[in-house]
Amino acid sequence: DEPPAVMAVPQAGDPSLVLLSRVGVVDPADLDDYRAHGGYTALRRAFAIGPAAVIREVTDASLVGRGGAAFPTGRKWQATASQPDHPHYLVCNADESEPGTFKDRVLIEGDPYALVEAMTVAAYAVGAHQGYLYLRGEYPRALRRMEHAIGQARARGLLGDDVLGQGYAFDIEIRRGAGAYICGEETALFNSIEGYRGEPRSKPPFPVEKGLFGKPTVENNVETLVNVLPVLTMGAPAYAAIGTAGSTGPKLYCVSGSVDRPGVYELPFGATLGELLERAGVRERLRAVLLGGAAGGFVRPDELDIPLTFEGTREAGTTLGSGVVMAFDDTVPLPRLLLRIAEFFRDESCGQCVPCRVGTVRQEEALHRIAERTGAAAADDIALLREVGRAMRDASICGLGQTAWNAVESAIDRLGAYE
Ligand code: L3W
Ligand code: SF4
Repeated sequence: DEPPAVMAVPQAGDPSLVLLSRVGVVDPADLDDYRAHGGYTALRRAFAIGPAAVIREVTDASLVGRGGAAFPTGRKWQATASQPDHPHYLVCNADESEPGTFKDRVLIEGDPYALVEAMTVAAYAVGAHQGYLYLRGEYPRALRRMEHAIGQARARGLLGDDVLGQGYAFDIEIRRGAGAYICGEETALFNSIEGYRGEPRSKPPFPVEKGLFGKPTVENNVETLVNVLPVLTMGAPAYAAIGTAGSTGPKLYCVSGSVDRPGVYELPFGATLGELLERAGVRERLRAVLLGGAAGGFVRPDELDIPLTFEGTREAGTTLGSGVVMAFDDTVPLPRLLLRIAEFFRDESCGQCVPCRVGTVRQEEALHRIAERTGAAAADDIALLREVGRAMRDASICGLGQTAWNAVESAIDRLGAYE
């Protein structure tokens, strides 16, 4: 009953890799192998320089969150570390559920000790002694590997009351999701851990102030945390020299769809969409690329020179999101595809706020009508989609409702989907 392993790392073993350097190379069940490949160098350096200097390194590296919103990690850590209220918590968001996303799974399955080490570094920096790993429920292999890695780390004194003999206590508890996309929203995730319905909370207050159990909490995506290891081992200046001034470091991309070599790719920020697709073997007759996942937007085949950076995609009127790149050739019926995306949002809306609960249904209905007419759109359906889309974007509580119209809007405006 287990889905096949997503160990599709076409670049595995390439010496230029940073985040994926150990994936497909080390034995994910062997702590000694992890150490033989550079493991625990970052945590040792963290203990040597102290929590404030770790936060300074992360800030100087200009590391930003890889879950989609690109918030500066150092600022988040500093804000949590300075809260007088205790305890502080660390939460790793591994509820990877954005359609087309599988990078965190590859990191966890292929290099689980890296996440254990990175969570320990983050906890030490912000003064947390308890960490939670919120893992997507449909990732049974990732669960087994993390359970094993955490158990081994505990047995070897790398988690527990006295991490690395440094007098610092830290441990990790795994919580599994139960299939709801919305539980990847950071505050819905807190509610889920606390035993409540997975519904987002209003922000502010931000989690750095009132997060899990109402306490100061740092929540980071898996890829964000794993980036902290090279920040510490290379040092901030060397890390910041990778990529561009506005988007530093390496980035993982999940490439799928009409390509010959789908999988997780690592490239420094600044490569173009076309370069990435070329590596993945883009097929002829490309019709569209969905960038940033279901919450992102479509771009045309004549826009492949868009630089894959936060600033470059923003300037191009689209988004990098968490790094989803789905290619579609002209055999894919766009109206069906858009309807599928709309179904997804309708299904995953938590129903807490009206614009999203009702808007996602109205959006799906309109797209269904259009698909039934074999893709021809009546002007009033397009007008309705725009009105509903604007209401969802402006008045929804969380990112799900705010972005539920992005892909459809870009398909209409950029691709001319129904013309
Ligand atoms: C302290 C402030 N903290 C913001 C924190 C905030 C959060 C982070 C980003 O994600 C993205 C969207 C989609 N003081 C703060 C502050 N923060 N201001 O910064 O916050 P925010 O609200 O901009 O975004 P978000 O709600 O955390 C929305 C993407 O998520 N998305 C889906 C992603 C799916 C995956 C996946 O499956 N792996 O990532 C859907 O909307 O791209 O950009 O921590 O607390 N003043
Ligand atoms: Fe729930 Fe949608 Fe409102 Fe988010 S926007 S809180 S998913 S109803």
